[in-house]
Amino acid sequence: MVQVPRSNPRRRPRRGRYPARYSAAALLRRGKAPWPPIWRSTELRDTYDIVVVGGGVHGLATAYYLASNWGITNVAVLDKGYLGGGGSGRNTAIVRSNYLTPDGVAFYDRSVRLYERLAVDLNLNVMFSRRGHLTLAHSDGALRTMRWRAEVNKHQGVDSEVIGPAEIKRLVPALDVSEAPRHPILGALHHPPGGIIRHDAVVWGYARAAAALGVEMHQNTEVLDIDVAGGSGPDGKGPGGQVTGVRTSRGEVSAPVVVNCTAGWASLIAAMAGLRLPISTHPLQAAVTEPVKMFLPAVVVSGSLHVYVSQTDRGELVFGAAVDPLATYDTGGSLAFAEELAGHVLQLMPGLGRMRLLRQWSGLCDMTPDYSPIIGATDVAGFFCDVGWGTYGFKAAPVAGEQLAACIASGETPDLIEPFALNRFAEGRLVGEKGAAAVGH
Ligand code: PYC
Repeated sequence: MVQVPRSNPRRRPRRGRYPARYSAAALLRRGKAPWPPIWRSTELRDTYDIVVVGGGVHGLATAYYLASNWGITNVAVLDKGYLGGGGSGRNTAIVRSNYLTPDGVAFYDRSVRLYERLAVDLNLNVMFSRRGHLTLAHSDGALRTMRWRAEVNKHQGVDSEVIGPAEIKRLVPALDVSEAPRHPILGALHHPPGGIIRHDAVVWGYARAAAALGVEMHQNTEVLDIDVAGGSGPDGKGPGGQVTGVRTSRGEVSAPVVVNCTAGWASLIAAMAGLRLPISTHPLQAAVTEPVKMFLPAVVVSGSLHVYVSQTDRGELVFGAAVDPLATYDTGGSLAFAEELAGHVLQLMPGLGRMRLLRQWSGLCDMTPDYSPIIGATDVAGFFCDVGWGTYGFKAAPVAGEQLAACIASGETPDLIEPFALNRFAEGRLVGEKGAAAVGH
């Protein structure tokens, strides 16, 4: 077990009690005074108990649960850019737990439950909208997979069932459930607990709550290398070694625990500790339309047509698709993506022909061979991973942060993350979730 000093657990405020309250009364009380910053900027110190690499929602959630659940507050979250500037600010903010494997369902179910009460825990309106999630089936094969998922979900106590075209039409009148389209809708997996959430608010909420508990956030602080002593690799890093700290663009920091919570750069950060991860990195593009009156009351996904769509509270439609086929770090978008996406959406909802796309963007996805994450301790003592989140990382942040914090603090691997250990690839214990990925990749 890594010895992590517990730094002053008595300093922790009661859950849900954070200094700046965002209420109408607070607004009136403050008058013209500026809002206080939601986290403090401090000097980077040269030693911490724990360094978290990556200031996205996973890194921030891990830091928050280390502080709130375990009283470990001598923690620095480092990000080479700004908090939430990577995948956390680029995803389509879908929350669901209708996975295929029992391990996946139990894990994501815990995340949905944490999301449901997150606004109260963080005292910030994260705008969770539980509106139901429909995964459409356009073939007998897809329908079989939906039935399989529904059964696994029910066994785990998760609300999912297969419904037919008439019920789909009742839930989402804009969908064309006739036999006219090239890929008619034969049925769907309906998952009422699914929904969307405001991703920026989740990032800010975790950052503010962690900072109130004493965690430091350091933006524009790039990790350039990781120091490991006594490893079995040619450079003294790798399995058998012990992490001793990180070298950053702002100086060296010593720490017995370093947590890799990056997305897009997970394999590069792991390589700094001497570990190889079975990850390839692909861009994922998304797009948003002009805002219109609410007409899409559920999240709609079509695996075969490679599209998912939801309508935000502002009225925009947010679309995503499969990851780009070639592994690259290039996040430039493409016209081909927008054209293909539009064609597929129009097969589902022909009435949207005159709607305008406003903008599109990309993020980076670290894909593992089994479409499940890599989370927990590694063979380098003190080096933990919370990576390999493919296109499903945002929805997992609360449970990943909670469970990884427990793993680091207690030295025990919690049951919920045990199936997702890195050594499953060497031991042939894959957790195949491709059938539950939002779209075919
Ligand atoms: O897995 O639900 C999902 C998802 C949504 C967008 C990308 N992946």
